[in-house]
Amino acid sequence: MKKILIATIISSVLAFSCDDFSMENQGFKLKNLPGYVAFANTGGTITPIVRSLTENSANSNLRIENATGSTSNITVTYAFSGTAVFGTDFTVTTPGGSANATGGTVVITATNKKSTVLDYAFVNLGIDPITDGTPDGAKTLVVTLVSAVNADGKEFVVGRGAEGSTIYLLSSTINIADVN
Ligand SMILES: [Ca+2]
Ligand SMILES: [Ca+2]
Repeated sequence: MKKILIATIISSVLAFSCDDFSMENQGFKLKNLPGYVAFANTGGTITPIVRSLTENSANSNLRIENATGSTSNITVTYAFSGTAVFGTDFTVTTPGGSANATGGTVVITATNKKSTVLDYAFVNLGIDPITDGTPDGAKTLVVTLVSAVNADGKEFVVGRGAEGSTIYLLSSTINIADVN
């Protein structure tokens, strides 16, 4: 077992130090990662983002990230759905962003401003539940990413996932429990 392990390590080192080594030669089919914007996957595995808050909870940040690099700042458009009403059940606290009853926009500030390097940039979309002082029942807010485009006109895919398959990290759900 040890010999096999050592042989594997040596052959791996040789393979990586060899000049004409390429992933394609090893049978891997590589595809360029498309530029994307998605909710940050904080749990280590791709799982739907669901938060449970109450009306009197503090502001809760939903991180929206771009890990593929951008030559300029990215404007992200998102939509609200669910039973929670903007201005009545929650408000948005992101500086520089704008929001209304149907959704809003936030800006991800590009850091390296190069498309050739993988880069990591994000913005926190702050959702602040409102204590209305009346019994109005639990509400649900779903925030869904709609589009993302940078100042140079490059469009980014929203969410993670291949065409025709499940798209992950496209939306986040916030359950807001009532405070009477
Ligand atoms: Ca409410
Ligand atoms: Ca209430």
